[in-house]
Amino acid sequence: MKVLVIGGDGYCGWATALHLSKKGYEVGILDNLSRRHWDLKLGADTLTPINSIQKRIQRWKDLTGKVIDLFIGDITDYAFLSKSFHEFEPDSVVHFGEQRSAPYSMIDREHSVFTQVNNVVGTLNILYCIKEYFPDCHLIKLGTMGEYGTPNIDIEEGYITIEHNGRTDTLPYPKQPGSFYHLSKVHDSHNIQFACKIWGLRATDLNQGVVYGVLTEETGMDEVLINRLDYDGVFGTALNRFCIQAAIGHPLTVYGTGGQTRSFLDIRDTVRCIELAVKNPADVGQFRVFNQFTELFSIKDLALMVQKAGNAIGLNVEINNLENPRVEAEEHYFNAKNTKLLDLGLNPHYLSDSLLDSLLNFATKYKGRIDKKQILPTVSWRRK
Ligand code: NAD
Ligand code: USQ
Repeated sequence: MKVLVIGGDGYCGWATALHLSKKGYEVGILDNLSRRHWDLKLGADTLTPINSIQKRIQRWKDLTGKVIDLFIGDITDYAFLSKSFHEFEPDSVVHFGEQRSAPYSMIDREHSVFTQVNNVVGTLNILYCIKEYFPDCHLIKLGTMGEYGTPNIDIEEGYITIEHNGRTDTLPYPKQPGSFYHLSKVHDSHNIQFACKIWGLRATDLNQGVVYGVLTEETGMDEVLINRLDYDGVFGTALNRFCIQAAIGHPLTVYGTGGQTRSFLDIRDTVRCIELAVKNPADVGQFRVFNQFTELFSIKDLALMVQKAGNAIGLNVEINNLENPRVEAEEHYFNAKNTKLLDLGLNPHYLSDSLLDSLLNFATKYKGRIDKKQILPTVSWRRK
């Protein structure tokens, strides 16, 4: 089976491409390498020294004998996208190829517009390509748990059955996202659902939680295969950032009270969830939604866990409650369902002392590469 991994040079995409290749799928990576360019423009860099995509793919081939095809270009360029589809002829497309940072999308008008055009147009182009040329191809699209926001009722997987004025219907779960980035994912979901309905496409929307960790079985095989690990205030995410901050003695940057609860998963589970979705495709015309996370944590509890694990290995870890640069509820109800991937056989890696230990040690190993000026948040959601 041929799987095209769009965004395969990124954090989730690189790990997934190698995992699927190892599992015997014929893998192609499509990426315009724009993430490397955005980092350069921000003056930020991954904690880890990542190699060029060509070098990474070559080393994978040297180590395993497995070939990964490479298509460098932009999915908002329809001519490039359809040419790549024709060359590769995918059975499944895993779509990670978007601008994925909430703070980046909130920098200013230009970055909001860029995020929504890049994400919404890219996804629309993929939908048209599948409809025109490969209508049986299964689209596996990375959405986000942040599409739902923080409603005061349980979050279902994609749909909710509502009784209203004596009538009942099952409808898309209400969306209350918290940034122009998260909104772009909502727009994508609507477009994909519509395409499934009118053209009979098959799609799985994976509403993924915040991913943590860096090593997977495959990326850990060789230093040349090392994955990116972001720690800066724009692209770095909560738990990864906290471990890296702890490693250099920077107080952990909890925004506000830290009562914000989010869903999380280990990157080793990201790659297995994608494999499960590829292996078990949606039906013709089906727009399937899975909530892709394994555990819920408040930010304050994560900080406390990192502090405890850091202290245990001799680091002095302080927690700092910063004024929250985002507009978001800091104390709220949050209870989301996540049974569909478990039903397909996901056996989660829960957050453990040993994972925190390994992430802290990993951060310590590369701490010489950290630019402390990149740590504090610089993007505000508020009107100036
Ligand atoms: P990333 O920034 O590391 O990787 C995204 C990749 O997509 C980059 O290599 C980038 O160059 C590529 N890309 C972006 N726009 C493109 C375009 N127009 N054409 C071709 N390539 C393009 O991001 P990530 O952390 O790996 O996230 C991957 C996906 O998973 C995103 O869609 C994100 O929204 C989703 N997701 C990520 C997380 C997380 O915690 N990292 C959590 C939930 C969902
Ligand atoms: N936060 C802190 N301190 C930090 C960083 C974040 O308190 O140093 C807080 C934020 O205010 C927020 C929460 O932690 O309440 C999560 O923030 P984050 O930056 O870790 O994650 P988020 O912006 O939500 O985005 C990340 C990915 C995005 C993905 C999303 C999944 O960048 O691509 O869609 O996680 S979810 O959060 O489920 O929507």
